[in-house]
Amino acid sequence: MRISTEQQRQLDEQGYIVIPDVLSNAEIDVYRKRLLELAELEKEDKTANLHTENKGQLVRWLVNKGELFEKLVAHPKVVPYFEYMLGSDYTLSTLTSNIISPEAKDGPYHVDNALGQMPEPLPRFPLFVNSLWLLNDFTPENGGTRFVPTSHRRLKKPPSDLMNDPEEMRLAAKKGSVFLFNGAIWHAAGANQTTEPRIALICFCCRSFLKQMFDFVHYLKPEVIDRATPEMYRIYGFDSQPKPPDTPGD
Ligand SMILES: O=C(O)CCC(=O)C(=O)O
Repeated sequence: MRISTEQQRQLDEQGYIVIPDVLSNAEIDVYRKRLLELAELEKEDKTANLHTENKGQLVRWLVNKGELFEKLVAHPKVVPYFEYMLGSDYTLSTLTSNIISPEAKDGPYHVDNALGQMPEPLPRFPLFVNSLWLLNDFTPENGGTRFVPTSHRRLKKPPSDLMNDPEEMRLAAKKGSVFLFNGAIWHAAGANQTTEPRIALICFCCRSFLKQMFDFVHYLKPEVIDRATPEMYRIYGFDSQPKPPDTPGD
């Protein structure tokens, strides 16, 4: 399947799109429950990855934390958007989740991964594409992602002292939808002024010639590799490793 010309234009010009109805209510309930359990367990065993003054928590390496997460890796409703942006050989860089608890403040604007270390002007074409899979309705009040539409076209990184860009938007979108965006869009998690946690699964992808943030090739559990379809195997990065015959001669 290919995305429509209108969807292509939205991504090219605005740098983001909301894909509706990707996850069902039943799937959302299962993911929310498991992620909240994992988040608590990781706090208890002191491996929790906390941020934003401990009001935000990443649960990382999800593909190794339950078969239920594997169906996100090559989801047919989302793959065509990654393919359009990153080429049909794209790879997964991370599969995580971000829980933004009540009282969390605005996170700092950033561009994703290596873009933050690259000199300006940043490349004109997408290198990284991020996607947030909403496990509750996102609103400007509950931590809905703040982002600056079209900022990928500035070819710049956000200034570190910029608090609120005049063109900023805060995501308002239904649970079950996926907010997919060019990693060069200036973005951050928003403040959560409600009493409920805001939860997103995060599937972050990159071009096949870039280093993934998670070394799936070496650290995926054997049973996860066994269950991978050829498409998933490629997305994990197994098909984009340095290959023979370019081996060093001894
Ligand atoms: O959770 C969010 O709203 C933003 C996540 C984010 O900034 C990222 O994945 O780079």
